[in-house]
Amino acid sequence: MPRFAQLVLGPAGTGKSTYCGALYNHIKATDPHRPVHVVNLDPAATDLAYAPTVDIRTFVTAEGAAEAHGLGPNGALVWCMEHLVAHPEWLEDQLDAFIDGDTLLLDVPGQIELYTVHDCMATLATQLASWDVRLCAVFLMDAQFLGDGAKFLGAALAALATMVRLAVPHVSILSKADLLAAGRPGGRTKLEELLEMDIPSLVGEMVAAATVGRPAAADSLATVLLHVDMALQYHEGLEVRVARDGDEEGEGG
Ligand SMILES: Nc1nc2c(ncn2[C@@H]2O[C@H](COP(=O)(O)OP(=O)(O)OP(=O)(O)O)[C@@H](O)[C@H]2O)c(=O)[nH]1
Ligand SMILES: [Mg+2]
Repeated sequence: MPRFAQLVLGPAGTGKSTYCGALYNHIKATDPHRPVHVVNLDPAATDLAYAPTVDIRTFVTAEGAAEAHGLGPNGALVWCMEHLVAHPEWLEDQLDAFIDGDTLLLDVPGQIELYTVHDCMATLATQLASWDVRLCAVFLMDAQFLGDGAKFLGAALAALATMVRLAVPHVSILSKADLLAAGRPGGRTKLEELLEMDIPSLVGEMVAAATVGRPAAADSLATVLLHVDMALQYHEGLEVRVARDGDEEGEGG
């Protein structure tokens, strides 16, 4: 049985780190026997909403890369991610601490060119698969983009480009949906209109109105987890483990 991982992607500030922290807390509260860990893969992260079990900043930091190589913030980030996949033994060693059936939430930087233009994120997906980590991409889009057709289309196309490039199961999430409820232009009516169209088939399975970062969001988090677990075939994997353990016990006894 593999380890299971969510690769949490999306443009800067869409709530990836908040999602990782909120989903970690949600799983701990609702399914305490399910092992879950957050892995920070953002070398420029400052204030994280969780305590990472594995942290890329112990291996490489964007600040260090900028100083050492005379790079700007964006170049330093790209350098760090390319360094990560060029030296896969570091991450492989870190992930060796996790056992079959563990759930990993991988929090990555928001520079979408890392997924859509550069090779590093696709290479990372391939490396994870070769280490028997079953991966689902979770792409966050800010629900406030719904108020502007051009912004929403841009985000949807970025999600599509990422889905095609990574070639792993993909779930798109509208984050910060609580802000739509505040009576802003492009609020819930717009959301309902858009979800009635065929957009979900364009951007992958879209989880509607997931308000991921707020305490009242337990229902949304449960919905998101259900969709991602289905994409990962998480429960089928666990059933196989129970059957195999039973078989082995039977053989040994
Ligand atoms: N209202 C609201 N705010 C949120 C939600 N999720 C995140 N935020 C806020 O959005 C801001 C950015 O959240 P982060 O989790 O840091 O976003 P990120 O995608 O990790 O950002 P980068 O790592 O910089 O790309 C923070 O101020 C969060 O508190 C949400 O569901 N609702
Ligand atoms: Mg972040």
